[in-house]
Amino acid sequence: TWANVPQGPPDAILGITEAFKADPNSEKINLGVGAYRDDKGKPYVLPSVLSAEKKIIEAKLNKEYAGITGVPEFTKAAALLAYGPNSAAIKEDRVAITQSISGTGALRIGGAFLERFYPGAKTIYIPNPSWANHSAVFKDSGLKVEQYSYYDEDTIGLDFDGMISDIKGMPEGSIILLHACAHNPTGVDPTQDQWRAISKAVKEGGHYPFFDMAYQGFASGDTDRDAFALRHFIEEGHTPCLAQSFAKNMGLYGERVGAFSLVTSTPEEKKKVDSQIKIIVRPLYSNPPIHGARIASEVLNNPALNKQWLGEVKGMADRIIEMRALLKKNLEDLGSKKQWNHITDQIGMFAYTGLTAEQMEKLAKDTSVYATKDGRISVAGITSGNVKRLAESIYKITG
Ligand code: PLP
Ligand code: TYF
Repeated sequence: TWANVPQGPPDAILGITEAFKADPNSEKINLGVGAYRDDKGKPYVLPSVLSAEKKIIEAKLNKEYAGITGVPEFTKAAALLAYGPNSAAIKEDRVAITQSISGTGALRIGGAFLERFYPGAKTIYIPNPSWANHSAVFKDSGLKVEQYSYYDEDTIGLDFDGMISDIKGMPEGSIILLHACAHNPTGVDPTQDQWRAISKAVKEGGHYPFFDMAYQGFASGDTDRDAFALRHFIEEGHTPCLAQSFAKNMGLYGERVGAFSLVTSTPEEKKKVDSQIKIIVRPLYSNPPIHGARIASEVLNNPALNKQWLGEVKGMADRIIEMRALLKKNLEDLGSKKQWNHITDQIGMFAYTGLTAEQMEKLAKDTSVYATKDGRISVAGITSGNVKRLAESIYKITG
């Protein structure tokens, strides 16, 4: 029956782990998947998350279904984290929100909602490059996917002029996907002034902003600072939608905790949007899992745990920033003639090294350093123990 099913390719990012596992070299380094590691290279369960989980287990709560839109204490706190305690949209009851299967599920609900109800052309513009899954998520939601300029190969930085000019060139009323902070895969974010100009261009084009915020707190270590773009757009009169993930900033990867929200103009609009989100979710998975959302809710709503968590997020962000500096220093100490400023200019989980696909292949074959072939490395996989060997490996290949 299934003889005609074609063999599909492995996921470009998750496939790296397979190659890494198969390598017998005891010094091998995995910089593929974006998942935080501590300085010993081990996965990190946040102490605030462990405490919250302990409380929840001790409370012996029942395992009844959540409502279609999830655990209300969680979504309420998630919206406050993203939009801020002073958000007029929240105070005026204009934000529709639902729990989601992490960030991916939020993007998918958003895609489905826009496909059904967005009044303009159903084309979403994503940055070039973007997270490898964006295009597939939106295509499977029924949207048409196009790209806008984002990355400048020559500067290994932002192609700001290209981005603005592409936004101006989009058909009026296009949907534009924006990485709220810590752009994946490049680690290149607009400055606050550039965000102001982007907001203006999006507004002038009558475009609709869709924010993907998978790394709030992970970029600068400050959850408010990382929400600047989203909050600025709203202050400027945009009514964006938002995909939130708690995979990275709470280390809840496999618990699949996230939220999709949409800012509306009136409480009446919000009610109608809420009703349609439920109609989208119901036949997809009926209602979301409760355990991770209860943990995130406890971490966000318990003042002592919240304070502790913010410190732990900053700790992760700071370790990543430190590893960037160490990698650059090690490369310079080796006598590399190349410029490595971009390693420390970039922010968040990933660095875009500027290495070519051939160089990345050589890096894996010759030195057992594994990362995606676009030259992206997960800085979270660098430790004070492996950074020297990593720098030597990169130096060997790039000079
Ligand atoms: N969006 C971006 C930009 C990402 O990097 C990721 C991956 O972590 C996601 C969304 C969604 O991840 P998850 O579904 O694990 O929350
Ligand atoms: O970009 C990354 O590495 C993370 C993790 O299909 C990830 O966002 C990678 C691939 C994927 C899902 C998550």
